[in-house]
Amino acid sequence: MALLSPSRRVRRTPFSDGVEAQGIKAYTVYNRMMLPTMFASVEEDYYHLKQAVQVWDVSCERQVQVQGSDALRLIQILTPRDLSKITPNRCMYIPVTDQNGGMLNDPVLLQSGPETYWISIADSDLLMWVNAIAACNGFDVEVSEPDVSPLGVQGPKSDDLMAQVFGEKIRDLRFFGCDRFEFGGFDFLIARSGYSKQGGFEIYVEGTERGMPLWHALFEAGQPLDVRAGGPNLIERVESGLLSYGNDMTSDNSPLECGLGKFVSTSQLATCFGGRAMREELETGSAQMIRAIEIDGNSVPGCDRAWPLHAGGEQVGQVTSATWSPDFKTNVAIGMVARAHWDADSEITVETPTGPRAARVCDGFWN
Ligand code: THG
Repeated sequence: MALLSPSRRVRRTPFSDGVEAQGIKAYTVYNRMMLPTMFASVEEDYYHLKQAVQVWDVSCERQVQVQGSDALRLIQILTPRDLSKITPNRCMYIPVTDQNGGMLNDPVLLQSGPETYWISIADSDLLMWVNAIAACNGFDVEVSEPDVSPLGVQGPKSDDLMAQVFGEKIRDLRFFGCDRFEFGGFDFLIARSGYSKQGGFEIYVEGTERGMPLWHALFEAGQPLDVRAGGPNLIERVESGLLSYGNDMTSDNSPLECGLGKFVSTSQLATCFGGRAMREELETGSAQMIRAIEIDGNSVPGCDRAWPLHAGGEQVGQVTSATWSPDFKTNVAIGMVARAHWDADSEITVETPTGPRAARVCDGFWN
């Protein structure tokens, strides 16, 4: 792989100086911003994430802020998930759908203040969609991208690290709960959430100038815990079945196909974007669904294009993320599989760039 040409168009983050000092080896680009993906090696980072604690620069999870008296009413038409129970102390994972029921994004929604919501987006231009809908329908809201950058603290020792910097009370936060906790004279919004299944938190850093002081405090307090810089880890993510927008699903896929049916509320389908298509799919059943897939043989190459799945001489789906898992000693993968073949133990063939491999559908993800 060649290097990434530096330019203003690929945005740095409030933590980029810290990331560079920690010896960053590879980035990806996400929401036109740099996202660190590898420090030591993907495997070393994976083992460390599963046994210690890491600080992740996930600034690229940009916030689409919707503020005003119509804010919640606007956001509710963007998603089939029922938002009536949102509070300032609870965040929600929400599929965002277009007029055909296709996935536009799969963000986390938070209430950051009175009549103020943050849509913490995956990698697609949701700001334009939300702003246009607000403008065309005369909603009383302001839509913006504030100077807010999430900093992840992930791994089994994340409670111990966070308690040292923000106080013992942070241990009481429940999964997807959020609250404000003080550091350096400012109350940071913090949620127990993050893009790994090793446990952890996300600190929504308001103001670039607050970034590096917090970064340094976390690394200083975390020294005895072997804290390191990290980032979303491909191996851990696939083992955990965490979906990646643009990889595992696009606007060609519905939330039901993505396995997000529990976030599709029939009470919203009359009024949200794509509700009619989702209702029809609920009635007829989905044609395909996201599945955990095990691929035989030695370590697969990097999955930078869809790999067709075949059975009985027909294409029955595609693999969209795949990697060797050191802990499970097999190749783990995420893919879409047609209904006739999506049951556990269904035997299929995956066409990788280095040739066909035997594969099978699993009854669940690994973590
Ligand atoms: N945190 C925040 N913003 C984000 C992400 C994040 N924006 C981009 C991207 N990640 C959005 N995608 C996801 C995907 C999965 C989850 C969160 C965001 C997730 N899923 C849990 C699971 O699948 O087990 C829990 C879902 C639930 O039950 O509510 O956490 O990571 N701020």
